[in-house]
Amino acid sequence: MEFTKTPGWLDWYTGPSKPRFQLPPGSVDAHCHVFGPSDQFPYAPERKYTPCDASKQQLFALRDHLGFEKNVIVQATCHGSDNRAMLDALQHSEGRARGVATVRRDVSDEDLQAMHLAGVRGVRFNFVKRLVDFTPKDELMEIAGRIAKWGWHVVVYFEAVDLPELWDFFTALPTTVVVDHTGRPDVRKPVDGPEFELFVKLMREHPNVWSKVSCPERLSVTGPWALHGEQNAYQDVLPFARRIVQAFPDRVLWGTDWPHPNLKDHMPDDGLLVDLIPRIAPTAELQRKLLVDNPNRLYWS
Ligand code: 0GY
Repeated sequence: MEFTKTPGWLDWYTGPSKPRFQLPPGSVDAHCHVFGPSDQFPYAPERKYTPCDASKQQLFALRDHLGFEKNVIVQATCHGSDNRAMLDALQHSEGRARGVATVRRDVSDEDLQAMHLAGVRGVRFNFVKRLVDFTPKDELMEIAGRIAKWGWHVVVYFEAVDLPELWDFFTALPTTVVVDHTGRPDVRKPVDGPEFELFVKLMREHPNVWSKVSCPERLSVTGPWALHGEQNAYQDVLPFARRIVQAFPDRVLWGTDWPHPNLKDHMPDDGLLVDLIPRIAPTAELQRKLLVDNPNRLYWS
């Protein structure tokens, strides 16, 4: 089947630089996706965007180029609850990838078992309205109860402004809860202002809540190096990520978000994203926890 990518869709950057920051051995890119290829794994009819293909081979080449050892491949909304592309990538990773799936209430126990054997360790609940249609919370809670039995966790994706409404649901989840992209703060607001304080409070009061400190390129208003010089790249986002890494060093993860869906004005160089890591995790110990200890504990133990 032929798919035409969404108008204005930016292709991922094919010539990422070699990072100057040397990743510690055993580092995990804990948030990335595969898209298609669509002739093998068609995009879901209910999708809100059509990306360009981004295959497992291309993901694994990026992993090796940047110096990661492993990946966590997160099901993207353009594939709906058809997890075949993600599972195929896991099965070809030689044990070097784990997955986070999207499932519906009708998923069978046999399917969950097969996904577990392939390397799935979590499900993703997406609350970003431009990406998904609403799923009732009782359905999500039922799924959370079932996947808890497999020792899986729940990944949640939402906008900071929606956290008050989602608070009761998140805090009732029976599993580890991993928040995507630092809870998507509005970085024009202060890092110690009420909106981000609510997210910090969620992590402080609920030791089962983790955060990915990923996606400066998605959250930034001031933008990338091309506009401001490398030293100032995404400078508005870094204080938010740094605060979470320093306050909760044992519950943070980092990922590239390759191939960077839905970016409107620029496509980041993944090598330069890696070079920002020491600015959010300034010590070798913080870097080891963020990149090695935490993701390996959550996905490979
Ligand atoms: C991300 C962010 C986005 C997209 C998805 O599943 C998805 O389609 O997660 C986004 O558009 O903000 O984590 O890749």
